[in-house]
Amino acid sequence: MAGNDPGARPLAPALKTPPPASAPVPGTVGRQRFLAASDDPSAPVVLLGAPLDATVSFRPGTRFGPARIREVSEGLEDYSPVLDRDLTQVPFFDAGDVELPLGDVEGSLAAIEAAVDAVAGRGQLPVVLGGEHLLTLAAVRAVHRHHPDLAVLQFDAHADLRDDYLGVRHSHATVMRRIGELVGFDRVYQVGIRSGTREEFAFGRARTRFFPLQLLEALDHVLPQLADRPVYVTIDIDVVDPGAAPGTGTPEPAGVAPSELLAALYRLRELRVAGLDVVEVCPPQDAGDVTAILAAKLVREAILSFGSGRA
Ligand SMILES: [Mn+2]
Repeated sequence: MAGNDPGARPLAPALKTPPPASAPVPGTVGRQRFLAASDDPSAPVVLLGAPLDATVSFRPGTRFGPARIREVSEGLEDYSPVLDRDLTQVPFFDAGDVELPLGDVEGSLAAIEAAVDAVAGRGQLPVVLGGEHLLTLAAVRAVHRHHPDLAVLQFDAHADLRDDYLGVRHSHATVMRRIGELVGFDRVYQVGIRSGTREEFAFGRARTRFFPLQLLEALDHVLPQLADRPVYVTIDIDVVDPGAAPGTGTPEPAGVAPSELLAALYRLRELRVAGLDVVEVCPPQDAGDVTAILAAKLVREAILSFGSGRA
Protein backbone atom coordinates (compact mmCIF):
# COMPACT_ATOMS: atom_id res chain seq x y z
CA MET A 1 0.00 0.00 0.00
CA ALA A 2 1.89 3.02 -1.23
CA GLY A 3 0.00 5.33 1.11
CA ASN A 4 1.51 3.61 4.15
CA ASP A 5 5.06 3.57 2.86
CA PRO A 6 6.95 6.60 4.20
CA GLY A 7 9.34 6.32 1.26
CA ALA A 8 6.58 6.48 -1.35
CA ARG A 9 6.52 9.64 -3.43
CA PRO A 10 3.25 11.18 -4.41
CA LEU A 11 2.26 10.76 -8.02
CA ALA A 12 3.29 13.62 -10.24
CA PRO A 13 0.45 16.10 -10.55
CA ALA A 14 -1.53 15.76 -13.74
CA LEU A 15 -0.41 18.06 -16.52
CA LYS A 16 -2.68 21.04 -16.68
CA THR A 17 -3.21 23.67 -19.29
CA PRO A 18 -1.80 27.00 -18.10
CA PRO A 19 -4.20 29.03 -15.95
CA PRO A 20 -6.38 30.88 -18.46
CA ALA A 21 -5.85 34.22 -16.69
CA SER A 22 -2.19 34.17 -17.73
CA ALA A 23 -3.06 34.07 -21.43
CA PRO A 24 -2.93 37.33 -23.41
CA VAL A 25 -6.66 36.92 -23.95
CA PRO A 26 -8.44 35.42 -20.93
CA GLY A 27 -9.72 31.88 -21.29
CA THR A 28 -7.71 31.00 -24.38
CA VAL A 29 -5.21 28.23 -24.95
CA GLY A 30 -2.62 28.63 -27.66
CA ARG A 31 -2.37 25.94 -30.26
CA GLN A 32 -1.10 26.34 -33.77
CA ARG A 33 -1.21 29.77 -35.34
CA PHE A 34 -2.65 31.30 -38.44
CA LEU A 35 -0.35 32.16 -41.33
CA ALA A 36 2.05 35.04 -40.54
CA ALA A 37 0.56 35.80 -37.11
CA SER A 38 2.60 38.22 -35.02
CA ASP A 39 3.88 37.57 -31.48
CA ASP A 40 2.49 40.85 -30.21
CA PRO A 41 -0.71 40.50 -28.14
CA SER A 42 -1.28 44.25 -28.54
CA ALA A 43 -1.54 43.99 -32.35
CA PRO A 44 -4.55 45.87 -33.78
CA VAL A 45 -6.27 42.63 -34.82
CA VAL A 46 -6.74 39.52 -32.65
CA LEU A 47 -7.71 36.18 -34.11
CA LEU A 48 -9.61 33.82 -31.78
CA GLY A 49 -10.87 30.30 -32.30
CA ALA A 50 -14.26 29.42 -30.81
CA PRO A 51 -14.70 25.68 -31.45
CA LEU A 52 -18.33 25.60 -30.32
CA ASP A 53 -20.09 22.50 -31.69
CA ALA A 54 -23.06 22.03 -29.36
CA THR A 55 -26.37 22.74 -31.11
CA VAL A 56 -25.75 21.85 -34.76
CA SER A 57 -28.90 20.26 -36.11
CA PHE A 58 -27.57 18.00 -38.88
CA ARG A 59 -23.89 17.07 -39.23
CA PRO A 60 -21.49 17.90 -36.35
CA GLY A 61 -17.79 18.65 -36.60
CA THR A 62 -17.46 22.44 -36.49
CA ARG A 63 -15.30 22.10 -33.36
CA PHE A 64 -12.49 21.12 -35.72
CA GLY A 65 -12.92 24.28 -37.79
CA PRO A 66 -10.47 26.70 -36.13
CA ALA A 67 -7.61 24.19 -36.07
CA ARG A 68 -8.10 23.13 -39.68
CA ILE A 69 -8.45 26.71 -40.94
CA ARG A 70 -5.16 27.60 -39.25
CA GLU A 71 -3.45 24.49 -40.60
CA VAL A 72 -4.42 25.08 -44.22
CA SER A 73 -3.71 28.82 -43.99
CA GLU A 74 -0.04 27.88 -44.38
CA GLY A 75 -0.80 26.97 -47.99
CA LEU A 76 -1.78 30.56 -48.80
CA GLU A 77 0.51 33.45 -49.60
CA ASP A 78 0.50 36.30 -47.11
CA TYR A 79 0.13 38.75 -50.01
CA SER A 80 -3.25 39.72 -51.45
CA PRO A 81 -3.00 40.83 -55.08
CA VAL A 82 -6.51 42.32 -54.89
CA LEU A 83 -5.68 44.51 -51.89
CA ASP A 84 -1.99 44.88 -52.79
CA ARG A 85 -1.11 44.37 -49.15
CA ASP A 86 0.41 41.53 -47.14
CA LEU A 87 0.01 40.24 -43.63
CA THR A 88 3.34 41.65 -42.47
CA GLN A 89 1.88 45.13 -43.06
CA VAL A 90 -1.15 44.47 -40.87
CA PRO A 91 0.04 42.88 -37.62
CA PHE A 92 -2.41 40.51 -35.99
CA PHE A 93 -2.14 38.27 -32.96
CA ASP A 94 -3.48 34.71 -32.93
CA ALA A 95 -4.70 34.14 -29.37
CA GLY A 96 -5.50 30.47 -29.93
CA ASP A 97 -8.84 28.93 -29.04
CA VAL A 98 -11.25 29.87 -26.29
CA GLU A 99 -11.29 26.92 -23.90
CA LEU A 100 -14.89 25.71 -23.76
CA PRO A 101 -16.61 23.65 -21.04
CA LEU A 102 -17.79 20.85 -23.33
CA GLY A 103 -21.52 20.14 -23.07
CA ASP A 104 -22.23 23.43 -21.29
CA VAL A 105 -23.71 25.74 -23.91
CA GLU A 106 -24.30 28.71 -21.62
CA GLY A 107 -20.84 28.33 -20.07
CA SER A 108 -19.31 28.13 -23.54
CA LEU A 109 -21.10 31.29 -24.65
CA ALA A 110 -19.91 33.05 -21.49
CA ALA A 111 -16.30 32.02 -22.16
CA ILE A 112 -16.44 33.24 -25.77
CA GLU A 113 -18.07 36.49 -24.68
CA ALA A 114 -15.37 37.10 -22.06
CA ALA A 115 -12.56 36.54 -24.53
CA VAL A 116 -14.07 38.75 -27.23
CA ASP A 117 -14.89 41.37 -24.60
CA ALA A 118 -11.24 41.53 -23.57
CA VAL A 119 -10.19 42.09 -27.19
CA ALA A 120 -12.88 44.63 -28.05
CA GLY A 121 -12.33 46.42 -24.74
CA ARG A 122 -8.71 47.08 -25.69
CA GLY A 123 -9.82 48.62 -28.97
CA GLN A 124 -8.55 45.65 -30.96
CA LEU A 125 -10.54 44.07 -33.78
CA PRO A 126 -11.75 40.56 -32.88
CA VAL A 127 -11.78 38.06 -35.76
CA VAL A 128 -13.38 34.81 -34.63
CA LEU A 129 -12.99 31.40 -36.27
CA GLY A 130 -15.90 28.99 -35.74
CA GLY A 131 -17.28 26.79 -34.64
CA GLU A 132 -21.04 26.80 -35.09
CA HIS A 133 -23.06 29.93 -35.71
CA LEU A 134 -24.39 30.22 -32.14
CA LEU A 135 -20.98 31.60 -31.11
CA THR A 136 -21.90 34.81 -32.93
CA LEU A 137 -24.41 35.60 -30.16
CA ALA A 138 -21.59 35.61 -27.60
CA ALA A 139 -19.28 37.67 -29.79
CA VAL A 140 -21.99 40.21 -30.60
CA ARG A 141 -22.87 40.53 -26.91
CA ALA A 142 -19.26 41.46 -26.22
CA VAL A 143 -18.80 43.87 -29.13
CA HIS A 144 -22.20 45.47 -28.52
CA ARG A 145 -21.12 46.34 -24.97
CA HIS A 146 -18.39 48.54 -26.43
CA HIS A 147 -20.46 49.77 -29.41
CA PRO A 148 -24.07 50.31 -28.30
CA ASP A 149 -25.06 51.46 -31.81
CA LEU A 150 -23.77 48.23 -33.37
CA ALA A 151 -25.37 46.80 -36.52
CA VAL A 152 -24.92 43.18 -37.56
CA LEU A 153 -24.43 42.08 -41.17
CA GLN A 154 -24.98 38.36 -41.82
CA PHE A 155 -23.95 36.37 -44.89
CA ASP A 156 -25.73 33.03 -44.70
CA ALA A 157 -27.78 30.48 -46.59
CA HIS A 158 -30.14 30.25 -43.63
CA ALA A 159 -32.21 32.94 -41.94
CA ASP A 160 -31.42 31.55 -38.44
CA LEU A 161 -34.53 33.42 -37.23
CA ARG A 162 -36.43 30.64 -35.44
CA ASP A 163 -37.64 31.60 -31.98
CA ASP A 164 -36.67 28.14 -30.79
CA TYR A 165 -35.45 24.95 -32.39
CA LEU A 166 -37.03 21.82 -30.87
CA GLY A 167 -37.69 23.92 -27.78
CA VAL A 168 -34.10 25.18 -27.52
CA ARG A 169 -33.70 28.96 -27.60
CA HIS A 170 -29.91 29.05 -27.90
CA SER A 171 -29.18 27.22 -31.15
CA HIS A 172 -27.40 27.89 -34.43
CA ALA A 173 -30.92 27.94 -35.95
CA THR A 174 -32.07 30.78 -33.64
CA VAL A 175 -28.93 32.88 -33.44
CA MET A 176 -30.09 35.85 -35.50
CA ARG A 177 -33.37 35.99 -33.58
CA ARG A 178 -31.44 36.29 -30.31
CA ILE A 179 -29.08 38.85 -31.83
CA GLY A 180 -32.02 40.92 -33.09
CA GLU A 181 -33.49 40.92 -29.59
CA LEU A 182 -30.18 42.28 -28.34
CA VAL A 183 -29.26 44.95 -30.90
CA GLY A 184 -32.70 45.64 -32.43
CA PHE A 185 -34.08 43.82 -35.48
CA ASP A 186 -33.81 46.96 -37.58
CA ARG A 187 -30.04 46.73 -37.10
CA VAL A 188 -29.82 43.15 -38.39
CA TYR A 189 -28.93 42.95 -42.10
CA GLN A 190 -29.34 39.51 -43.69
CA VAL A 191 -28.02 38.78 -47.19
CA GLY A 192 -27.69 35.66 -49.28
CA ILE A 193 -30.51 33.91 -47.43
CA ARG A 194 -32.04 31.08 -49.46
CA SER A 195 -33.44 28.74 -46.80
CA GLY A 196 -35.79 28.98 -43.86
CA THR A 197 -39.35 28.27 -42.78
CA ARG A 198 -42.31 30.30 -44.03
CA GLU A 199 -42.44 31.86 -40.56
CA GLU A 200 -38.77 32.86 -40.66
CA PHE A 201 -39.17 34.49 -44.06
CA ALA A 202 -42.29 36.35 -42.91
CA PHE A 203 -40.47 37.45 -39.75
CA GLY A 204 -37.41 38.57 -41.70
CA ARG A 205 -39.46 40.55 -44.22
CA ALA A 206 -41.39 42.25 -41.40
CA ARG A 207 -38.65 42.89 -38.87
CA THR A 208 -35.04 42.66 -40.09
CA ARG A 209 -33.25 44.24 -43.04
CA PHE A 210 -33.88 41.11 -45.07
CA PHE A 211 -32.32 40.56 -48.51
CA PRO A 212 -33.06 36.95 -49.48
CA LEU A 213 -31.75 35.44 -52.72
CA GLN A 214 -29.29 38.24 -53.39
CA LEU A 215 -25.81 39.18 -52.28
CA LEU A 216 -23.89 41.88 -54.17
CA GLU A 217 -27.10 43.63 -55.27
CA ALA A 218 -28.19 43.74 -51.64
CA LEU A 219 -25.05 45.62 -50.68
CA ASP A 220 -26.10 48.56 -52.86
CA HIS A 221 -28.92 49.09 -50.37
CA VAL A 222 -27.12 47.93 -47.23
CA LEU A 223 -23.83 49.81 -47.39
CA PRO A 224 -25.24 53.37 -47.38
CA GLN A 225 -27.34 52.48 -44.32
CA LEU A 226 -24.30 51.17 -42.45
CA ALA A 227 -21.97 53.99 -43.34
CA ASP A 228 -22.03 55.82 -40.02
CA ARG A 229 -22.08 53.04 -37.49
CA PRO A 230 -19.95 50.16 -36.19
CA VAL A 231 -20.75 46.85 -37.86
CA TYR A 232 -20.25 43.26 -36.78
CA VAL A 233 -19.90 41.00 -39.83
CA THR A 234 -20.78 37.32 -39.54
CA ILE A 235 -19.97 35.03 -42.46
CA ASP A 236 -21.62 31.60 -42.39
CA ILE A 237 -19.59 29.64 -44.93
CA ASP A 238 -22.76 27.91 -46.12
CA VAL A 239 -23.75 31.08 -47.98
CA VAL A 240 -21.35 29.71 -50.61
CA ASP A 241 -22.59 26.98 -52.93
CA PRO A 242 -21.93 23.52 -51.42
CA GLY A 243 -20.18 22.55 -54.65
CA ALA A 244 -17.49 25.09 -53.77
CA ALA A 245 -17.75 24.77 -49.98
CA PRO A 246 -18.97 21.27 -49.09
CA GLY A 247 -17.37 21.25 -45.65
CA THR A 248 -20.29 22.54 -43.66
CA GLY A 249 -22.94 20.96 -41.46
CA THR A 250 -26.11 22.17 -43.17
CA PRO A 251 -25.39 22.49 -46.91
CA GLU A 252 -28.01 24.29 -48.99
CA PRO A 253 -27.88 24.01 -52.80
CA ALA A 254 -27.65 26.98 -55.16
CA GLY A 255 -25.41 29.33 -53.25
CA VAL A 256 -22.99 32.01 -54.38
CA ALA A 257 -19.53 31.49 -55.82
CA PRO A 258 -16.48 32.11 -53.60
CA SER A 259 -15.51 35.00 -55.90
CA GLU A 260 -18.86 36.68 -55.24
CA LEU A 261 -18.49 36.40 -51.47
CA LEU A 262 -14.95 37.77 -51.71
CA ALA A 263 -16.20 40.64 -53.89
CA ALA A 264 -18.81 41.39 -51.20
CA LEU A 265 -16.13 41.35 -48.51
CA TYR A 266 -14.00 43.82 -50.48
CA ARG A 267 -17.01 46.15 -50.75
CA LEU A 268 -17.21 46.24 -46.94
CA ARG A 269 -13.85 48.00 -46.75
CA GLU A 270 -15.63 51.34 -46.54
CA LEU A 271 -17.44 50.24 -43.35
CA ARG A 272 -16.39 50.64 -39.71
CA VAL A 273 -16.08 46.92 -38.93
CA ALA A 274 -15.94 46.30 -35.16
CA GLY A 275 -15.88 42.51 -35.21
CA LEU A 276 -16.03 39.64 -37.68
CA ASP A 277 -16.42 35.90 -37.71
CA VAL A 278 -16.30 33.01 -40.17
CA VAL A 279 -18.44 30.12 -38.91
CA GLU A 280 -19.84 26.67 -39.68
CA VAL A 281 -16.73 25.22 -41.34
CA CYS A 282 -17.02 21.48 -40.68
CA PRO A 283 -13.76 19.73 -41.64
CA PRO A 284 -15.11 16.14 -41.39
CA GLN A 285 -17.49 16.97 -44.27
CA ASP A 286 -14.91 18.80 -46.36
CA ALA A 287 -13.42 17.64 -49.66
CA GLY A 288 -9.75 18.32 -50.13
CA ASP A 289 -9.95 21.06 -47.50
CA VAL A 290 -11.42 23.46 -50.05
CA THR A 291 -13.89 24.90 -47.53
CA ALA A 292 -11.23 25.42 -44.86
CA ILE A 293 -8.94 27.03 -47.43
CA LEU A 294 -11.73 29.36 -48.54
CA ALA A 295 -12.33 30.29 -44.90
CA ALA A 296 -8.61 30.96 -44.43
CA LYS A 297 -8.59 33.18 -47.51
CA LEU A 298 -11.64 35.10 -46.25
CA VAL A 299 -9.85 35.60 -42.92
CA ARG A 300 -6.69 36.83 -44.63
CA GLU A 301 -8.62 39.27 -46.80
CA ALA A 302 -10.67 40.43 -43.80
CA ILE A 303 -7.53 41.11 -41.75
CA LEU A 304 -5.98 43.00 -44.65
CA SER A 305 -9.22 44.90 -45.32
CA PHE A 306 -10.21 45.92 -41.79
CA GLY A 307 -6.99 45.67 -39.81
CA SER A 308 -5.01 48.42 -41.47
CA GLY A 309 -5.40 51.91 -40.11
CA ARG A 310 -6.18 50.54 -36.64
CA ALA A 311 -2.61 50.45 -35.35
MN1 LIG B 1 -26.02 30.33 -39.97
